[in-house]
Order: sequence, then structure tokens, then C-alpha cells
Amino acid sequence: MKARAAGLGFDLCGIAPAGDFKELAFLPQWLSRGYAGEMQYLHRSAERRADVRAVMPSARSVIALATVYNTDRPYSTENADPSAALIARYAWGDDYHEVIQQRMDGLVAWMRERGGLEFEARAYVDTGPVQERVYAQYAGLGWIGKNTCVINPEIGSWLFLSEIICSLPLEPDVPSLDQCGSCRLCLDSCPTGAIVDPYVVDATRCLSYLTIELKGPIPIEDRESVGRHAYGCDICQEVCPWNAMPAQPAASDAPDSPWLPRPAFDGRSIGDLWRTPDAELRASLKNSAMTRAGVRRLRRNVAVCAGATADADALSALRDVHEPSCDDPLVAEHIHWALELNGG
Ligand code: B12
Ligand code: SF4
Ligand code: SF4
Repeated sequence: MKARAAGLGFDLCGIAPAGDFKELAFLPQWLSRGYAGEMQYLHRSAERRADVRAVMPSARSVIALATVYNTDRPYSTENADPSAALIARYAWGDDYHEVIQQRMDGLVAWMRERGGLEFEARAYVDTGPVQERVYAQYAGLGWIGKNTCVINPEIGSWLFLSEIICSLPLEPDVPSLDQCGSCRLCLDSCPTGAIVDPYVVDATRCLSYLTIELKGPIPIEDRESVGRHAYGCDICQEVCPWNAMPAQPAASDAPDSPWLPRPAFDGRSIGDLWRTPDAELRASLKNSAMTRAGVRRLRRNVAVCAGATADADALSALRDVHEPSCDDPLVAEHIHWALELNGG
């Protein structure tokens, strides 16, 4: 099965038992501290997230999978250009939900064909009520670092996690051990102090939440800290020694890699991104990981970047270029804020 997973494009595959792991118990505490913000779905599904057997009562094993999405583009921390529009690398290419779901469906189909056994299976990639990092750690894929990301000692943390909950009692792998040691680079580098303690991220302070998860306005008091971050943030992974380029981590730069950046998002400045017509943005977002944000939320973010960086080119683009999405009240309010902040 592991060889088949590799053949289908998975970089790591391991087995965790469907058990009651101590890390699963952190979620209620995290929720009660308000760290989930507006992500109400996490509250609603908290009981199922406590144990995969609440999702599929026949579960005996979790086949944990990881897929490298890194490419050889420089890290945002290496990009000194104050006009650059930063987009988190997980979002550059095709929609990972679709690509990885297909690969998992292929693996389950192969298991059914090959094994000749009856079994139940459910496959999720960031789509189910499962605490994916915990199962990845217990399946030996990597440890949960102080930045809360799963880190594999050989290939780093630029990984999409996914899993197949399965009723077969498969032989478990050895869990991964924490190798963060005394390092705290991620905590000290987070621009908003969102890693409030080792292993604990307050999502409401994380730029990934503010620019991706929030559907309405970005709170005024958080806007300046958004800086050049037009969509998501990679800093706590970029500074991690286990992701040090160029020796590590693995990258998937084959010409047909689904994770290579689409031209509309590849090395663009804030001003250029703003000048991109709605129709072109819409076409570039289609079937990408950013599809859910849509043009409206992307423009909201780019307006905040223009205001927060006070970049002259971006501000002049904001004044001069008016696409239909700019009439949306959400976008209009953020444009107004950016221009007011910088002298109108
Ligand atoms: C909600 C969510 C977010 C939220 C909250 C993130 C967070 N750290 O909680 C926001 C929007 C901020 C976010 C951001 C990002 N996310 Co996200 N997110 C999720 C989601 C849907 C749920 C995570 C969750 O349950 N959080 C609740 C907390 C309690 O759980 P946790 O973060 O896993 O924390 C564990 C440990 O830290 C530990 N723990 C918690 N408290 C304590 C306390 C102590 C004392 C100790 C010792 C341990 C400990 O136990 C927890 C597990 O129970 C998962 C998918 C999934 N279904 O699991 C993806 C997921 C975690 N995200 C992912 C990614 C890629 C990102 C981003 C990199 C995207 C980006 N570039 O912008 C950033 C990374 C930010 C970061 N440092 O976490 C990947 C992570 C891959 C990996 N290598 O780990 C996942 C697994 C999606 C996927 N299928 O690939 N995300
Ligand atoms: S993704 Fe960025 S804002 Fe969020 S915890 Fe990591 S460094 Fe902080
Ligand atoms: S930067 Fe250091 S502390 Fe943070 S996750 Fe990486 S190794 Fe662990």
C-alpha cells in the first residue's frame, strides 16, 4: 500500500491506530480560549474531532498521507522588495483538495481490488472533522512543531496532510518524536505574535486567518500588521531550520507539478495585482486553492496591503484602477481605509 501511495504521488504514508491520543484533548481548551475566532465549524464539530471513531465507528486505523507542495521559488523572508504581494505557497497552484482527493480515491480503489477484503473507508484532505496533524504525528510522518506544523526530519513541513480512516486493523508505524529542542525561531519571528506559546497558535492573530478565513472586514487594528501579505503567511515555516533551503526541503518542480504558481500570482507586486482585471483574477482563481476567497476577498486583502505598506505604486493603482468588484461595499471600505491612512 505504501509503495502504491508513492506511485500515486504521495511523499509520505504511515499508519496510526484509531486511538485516543493525548494531543486530541487540546482542542476544547483551545476553543474555549476563543482562538478559533469566527471558525464556528470547529466548535460545531469538536466532539467528532476528538476521535475518528466518532466520525466512523468501525475505524481501526488511519492511513496518514503527506504531499510536498514546495517549489524552488524564494521564501518571502528572502524577498526584500517592499512592493511584493506575498501569497502563501500552499495556495499558488491547483486546488489541493481536488488533486489529493483523486489520489486517495485511487489508493482506496486499489486496496479494494488488491486485498479482496470488505472494509469501510473515508478519505479526507482538510475536508473532514479530523485533527489531521495528530494522526500524522502518530503515523510517523513528522512531529507537531512549536509552530504547530507537522515537520518531517527529511523533507520539512511544506506538506499537505490527508488521511484515509479505515476499518482494517493495519500495522501501526512508530510515532514521530519532537525535534524542536530549545529552538524558538518561529515564536520570535511571527509578525503578529500569534504563536502565543510553544505549540499554540491563536488563530485570531494569525495572518492566515485574517486574510483567508475572515469573510467580512479585517479588523482595523489588525490591518497594518498585514503588511505585504495578500493571502496567507509562511513566515513561521520559512524560519524553521528544518525547512532551510537549498539543502532542504524537497520540492516538486516538475513542469507538470500542480503546485507551481499560476502566472497571475507569481512574483507580482501589490500594484500589479490590483491592476489585474476582475475577469483575469477570476480565471486564475478557478480550480486553485484560493478559489474560495474569490475576487472580492482577494481585492479586500490587496487594498489592505496597499494601505499597510504605503507603497506609492500600489496606492496609485488603488486610486486609478476601478474594476466592478471595487464597488462591493466590503472592497470599497478597505480602499477607503488604505487611501485615508495615506493622505487620501
Ligand atoms: C483551523 C486551521 C487553521 C487555522 C488555525 C491554525 C492552528 N494552528 O490551529 C489557521 C487559519 C490560522 C490556519 C493556518 C494555517 N494552516 Co491550517 N488548518 C486548520 C485545520 C482546518 C484545523 C486545525 C486545528 O484543528 N486547529 C486547532 C488546534 C488545537 O490544533 P493544531 O493546530 O493541530 O494543534 C495541535 C498541536 O499544536 C497540539 N497542541 C495544541 N495545544 C497545545 C498545548 C500544548 C501545551 C502542547 C504541548 C501541544 C498543544 O495539539 C493540537 C492538536 O490537538 C487543519 C486541517 C485539519 N482538519 O486538521 C488545517 C491545517 C493544519 N492547516 C495547514 C496549513 C498548510 C496552514 C498554513 C501553513 C496556511 C498558510 N500558509 O497560510 C497556516 C499555518 C499557520 C500555523 N502556524 O498553524 C495544514 C498543515 C500542514 C502541516 N504541515 O502541518 C493543515 C493540516 C491542512 C492540510 N490538510 O494540509 N489553519
Ligand atoms: S502563519 Fe504567519 S502570522 Fe500565522 S502563526 Fe505563522 S508566522 Fe504567525
Ligand atoms: S522554528 Fe524551531 S521551534 Fe519552530 S517549529 Fe521549527 S524547529 Fe520547532
